[in-house]
Amino acid sequence: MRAEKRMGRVKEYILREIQEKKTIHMTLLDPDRVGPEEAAEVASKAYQAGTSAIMVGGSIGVSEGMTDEIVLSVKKRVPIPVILFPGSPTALSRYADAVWFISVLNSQNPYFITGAQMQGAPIVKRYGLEAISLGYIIVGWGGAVSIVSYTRPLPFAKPEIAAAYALAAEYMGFEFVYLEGGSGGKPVPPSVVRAVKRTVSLPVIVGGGIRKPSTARALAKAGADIIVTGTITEEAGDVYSAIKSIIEGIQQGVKERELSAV
Ligand code: 1GP
Repeated sequence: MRAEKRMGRVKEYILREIQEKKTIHMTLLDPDRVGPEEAAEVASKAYQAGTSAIMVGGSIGVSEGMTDEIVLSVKKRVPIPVILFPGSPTALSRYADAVWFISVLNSQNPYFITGAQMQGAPIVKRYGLEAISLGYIIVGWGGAVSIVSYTRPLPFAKPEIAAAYALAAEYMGFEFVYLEGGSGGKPVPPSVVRAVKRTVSLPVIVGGGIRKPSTARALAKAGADIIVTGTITEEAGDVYSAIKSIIEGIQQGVKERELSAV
């Protein structure tokens, strides 16, 4: 089991999903905001609506015990991978399938670029978690994560800086790159996604403030490989319909992207 995890099973699954669907959706659950039962309920509805994986993490107030409870509860209900999205090395769960091994590239504090990673790496190894390296770039509003990680978010109006960071991530050997607008804020604009996609060949993840199908559609059209939503599941009365309409937006964006490529 442990050896299997280290072989990159989750990464292979993600890449296969992207190859098949072009742009995929992941659902983020924040243990500070949902309890284990609600998390399982949300994950199950998101899975039925077509989400490809469940991410678990948050910037503030998340312990390992809380993460364990969410992961175990979600894993009982859905067959898709549960990937940690840790805000700190103390939010790693041995029960997850993989961990986004994040470096906040535009942080001003080395702790968030290599320090927390140094503290967390031995835990990841001990737990036998599959580590998937992720160059994390905070843009626009930035939200709680930019405050916690001492990051000066990149302005939306300077997409070439985000693209340069993403290229640096590719040259440094990261496997994925993440454009983060900040949870609950203003989404990353398609212009930034387009600039990054034109520059790198890494799969690009986009998250933060995506609530409308039209936003998801524009981001998929701009080339996002993975679209992450979190807050929408906390706000929506009907989680299934909310995620379903985001995924329909994504599918529409993919169609438009393919048509414009012809
Ligand atoms: C994950 O921050 C996102 O990158 C989640 O953002 O909560 O706004 O969907 P939302």
